[in-house]
Amino acid sequence: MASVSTTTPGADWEYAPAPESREIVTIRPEYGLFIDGEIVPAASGESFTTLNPASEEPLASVAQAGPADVDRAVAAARRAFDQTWGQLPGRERAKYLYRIARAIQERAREFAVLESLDNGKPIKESRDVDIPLAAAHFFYHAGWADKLGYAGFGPGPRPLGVAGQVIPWNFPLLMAAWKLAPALATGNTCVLKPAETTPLTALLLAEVITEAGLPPGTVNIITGDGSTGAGLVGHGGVDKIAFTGSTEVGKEIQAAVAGTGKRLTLELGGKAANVVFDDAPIDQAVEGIVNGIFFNQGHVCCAGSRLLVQESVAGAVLDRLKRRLATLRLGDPLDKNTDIGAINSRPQLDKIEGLVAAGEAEGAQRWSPPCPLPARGYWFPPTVFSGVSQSHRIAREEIFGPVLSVLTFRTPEEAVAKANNTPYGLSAGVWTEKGSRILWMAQRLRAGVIWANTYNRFDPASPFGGYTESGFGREGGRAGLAAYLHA
Ligand code: TAP
Repeated sequence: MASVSTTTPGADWEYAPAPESREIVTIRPEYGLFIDGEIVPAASGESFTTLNPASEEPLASVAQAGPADVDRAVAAARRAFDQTWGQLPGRERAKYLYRIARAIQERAREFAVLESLDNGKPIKESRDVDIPLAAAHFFYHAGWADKLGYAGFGPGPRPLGVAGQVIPWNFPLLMAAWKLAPALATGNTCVLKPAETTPLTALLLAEVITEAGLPPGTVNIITGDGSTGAGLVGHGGVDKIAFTGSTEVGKEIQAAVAGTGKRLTLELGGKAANVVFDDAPIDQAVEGIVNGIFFNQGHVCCAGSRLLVQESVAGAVLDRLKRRLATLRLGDPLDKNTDIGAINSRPQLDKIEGLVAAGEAEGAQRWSPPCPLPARGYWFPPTVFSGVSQSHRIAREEIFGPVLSVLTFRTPEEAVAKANNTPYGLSAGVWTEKGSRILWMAQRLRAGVIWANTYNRFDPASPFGGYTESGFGREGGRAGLAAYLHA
C-alpha cells in the first residue's frame, strides 16, 4: 500500500501528491442554527467543535440546539407550511428545487472540499459521488413536484406537514438531499438535524437555500448531538419523522413515535453479502468487492461487508483481492490520488478496533497490506478476515469500517442461506455470468437492494431501503414520494 505522505516523485512509479486546494472554502469560526430563514445562536448559548478527522484540527464551533431551539424551528416550519410553502402549487415548488440543484452544481468544488475536510472522505469520492448525487436528487424531485397528481397517488395528493429529519455522518450532504428533496417536492416543510461530527455542508446548504429564495421556515437546520435529535423526534408539532442512522437509535425512535400518530421511515444499518460465483468475471468481481467494502472507508450502510465466495474460486479471488488492495492509497483526503481517507471520529475508530480484535480473538485470520498510517488523525488500514464462520461477531455485527469478512459456499442454496443469515436486510450483490442465476438469487435474497455484477450504484430514481433491522420505508423513486404524502 502506498501512502501519499511518503511518496517520492519518480521513484517506483509512485504518484506525486495532487492536493485539492482548500482555498475555495471559507470556514467561519462559529456557526449558528438556521431557523426561519435566519442564522441564530442557540438559546442556551451552547456550542460544540467539529474536527477534521484526518488531522484532529478543530474546524469550527457549531451551535448546540436545545429544546427551545427545536420549538422555534418546528414553529417556523409550521408557519411556512400553513402560510407559504404549503400553499404553493407544485410547478412553483419545482422552480426552487431546480435552483437548489443548480447552485449545488455551481458550488460543487466548494461543497466537495468542505465535505472531505469535515468527514475525512477522499476528495475524489465527495467530488465524483456525494455532491453530484446530491444535486441529482434535487433535480429528480424538482421534476416530480408538478406531476404528483399523475403518479398514482390519486388526483390531489396531500403533503403530511412538518417533517423532522435526522441524518448520520457518512454521507452528510447526500443524506440531507435524500431527506429534503422529496419532502419539499411533495409540499412539506422540514426541520433537519445533521450529525454532530459533520454539520458543515448542511450549513453551507442553508446558504444555498437562502440564496434560492425559499420562504423563511421552509427548511430549518438545527445542529447538535443525539439529544437534539431526540428532542425533534419527541416534539408534538412534527407530523413525520425520517431517520437514517444506527439500528439501535432507530429502535429508540420507533418506541418514542409509537402511538403518537406521526408517520415514520427508518433507514438503518446493514451487513450485506456480496456473493461471487465461480463463473463470475474475477477481475470485475474484485473491483466490485473493493468498491463494496472500501468505498468511503466502509462507512456505508449497504457496504458489502461479508464476501461470500464459491469455494472453487476462493483462493484465486483472495489472491487477486490482496494484490489489488496493495495498490490502494491511504492518506490525505484532499489528495486527488487518495482511495482511502480518514475514519470519521475517535469513537468510530474505537468501535472498528474493538470488532477487529474480536475477530482475531474468535480465530479468524486478519490480513492488511503494508500500510503506513499518518501520525495524526483517525486511520484504519483496509483489512480482510478469512476463515470467518457465521457465528463470528465480524460476520454478524455492522463494523462500519474498511473491514471485509470472507466466507465460502459450495452451492447456490448455501449462498442464499448464508447471505440471509443476518438480522439485517438492506442490500446484497451477486456476481455471475448467468442472468437466470441473478434472477434466482434476487428472488431469494432478503434485501431491499440487490446489485448484479456491480455494487454501490445509486440513482435518485431507484428506491433505496431495507427490511427487518435495516428499517422500513423507501427513499428515492416514486416510493420515496409516498413517504411524504397522505395515503
Ligand atoms: P446514529 O448514532 O444512529 O446517529 C444518526 C443520527 O441520529 C445522528 O444525527 C445522531 O446525532 C442522531 N441521534 C443519536 N441519538 C439519537 C436519539 N436518541 N434520538 C434521535 N436522534 C439521535 O448513527 P451514526 O453512527 O451517525 O451512523 C451510522 C449508522 O447509520 C450505521 O448503522 C449505518 O448503517 C446507518 N446508515 C444507514 C443508512 C441507510 S440509508 N440505511 C445510510 C447511512 C447510514 P449525533 O451525530 O450527534 O450522535
